[in-house]
Amino acid sequence: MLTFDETFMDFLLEHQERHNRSYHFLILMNSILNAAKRIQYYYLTGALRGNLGLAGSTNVQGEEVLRMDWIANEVVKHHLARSGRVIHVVSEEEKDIIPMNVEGGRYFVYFDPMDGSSNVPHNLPIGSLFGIAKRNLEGPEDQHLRAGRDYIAAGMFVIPTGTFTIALKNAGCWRFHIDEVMNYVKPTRMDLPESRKTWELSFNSAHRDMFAEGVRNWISRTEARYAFRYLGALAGDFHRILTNGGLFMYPAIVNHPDPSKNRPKGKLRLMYEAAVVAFMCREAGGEAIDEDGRPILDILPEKPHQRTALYVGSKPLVEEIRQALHPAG
Ligand code: FDP
Repeated sequence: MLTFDETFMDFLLEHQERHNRSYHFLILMNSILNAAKRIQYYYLTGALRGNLGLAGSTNVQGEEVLRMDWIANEVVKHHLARSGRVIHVVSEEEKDIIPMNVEGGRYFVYFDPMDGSSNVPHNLPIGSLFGIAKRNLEGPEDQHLRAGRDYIAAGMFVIPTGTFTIALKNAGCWRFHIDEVMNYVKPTRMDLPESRKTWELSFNSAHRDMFAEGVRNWISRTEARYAFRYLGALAGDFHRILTNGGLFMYPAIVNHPDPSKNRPKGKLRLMYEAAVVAFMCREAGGEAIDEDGRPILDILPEKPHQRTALYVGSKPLVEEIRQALHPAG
């Protein structure tokens, strides 16, 4: 007997209809799905077509650009512009905010087209992450760098594994899997498990001696209780946390033997990495904070490529970390 799974577009059409929403978001999401599928294709065939190496330039962060970075960025820009619904895009790959349909667009999109670059030469999983905020339709638009709490949706693709996870504001976090004809299908609601049995810790353990003292002590006290997993690509590592529960962290580097290499703001970017996973995590029943114990979703960015330390996952572990960082708080 043939079986037919519900596609993401079926799911979203019904959601929009149920809540009496416009079709504009559907058009935007269609463009994001088209972009993700095209990146998926380029990455699957990357080794065969010579697309897993360097592009020969450096990016805004001073890092060497991979050919896949360039491809993914071009693909995302093409599809978002094509939708006609996007006002501005912040892309990890470009220093300046990219204007699109500035007068007629409806959404601000914050995109990391290709995340997890250390996996690229091996053709191992990478991610594509995005957050979406909406134009202020009631009054003058004065703010296009939004805090995560103002996003209306945020999601991530794990490529080429073929999973797509998206959270819609106040409507939960959902996971889809790519099928034989490149449709993302079979919505599964993601809720962080309460039982600690499956919880995992995920962080770059090579850096542990450089974390704040409270975090170092917390790791020593806690790590034996949980499994440790680290893929080195945020989307993949956070994918596991969403399923199994636990904590992903990229803490501030405050104790580097060469103090000029300290990173008091951590490494990850607020708008298209930290706020995206924080938004999904909140919809799945979890939480996310920075090094000051502030909710990631409350941080109003001052610049598009702002960095932040990140602790994201099951609420009890985030609370333990908050206490470890700020015992009096
Ligand atoms: P990468 O620099 O390899 O693109 O976005 C940054 C990121 O990947 C995340 O995906 C990942 O979680 C983290 O950095 C890995 O950093 P480390 O190599 O320092 O562990």
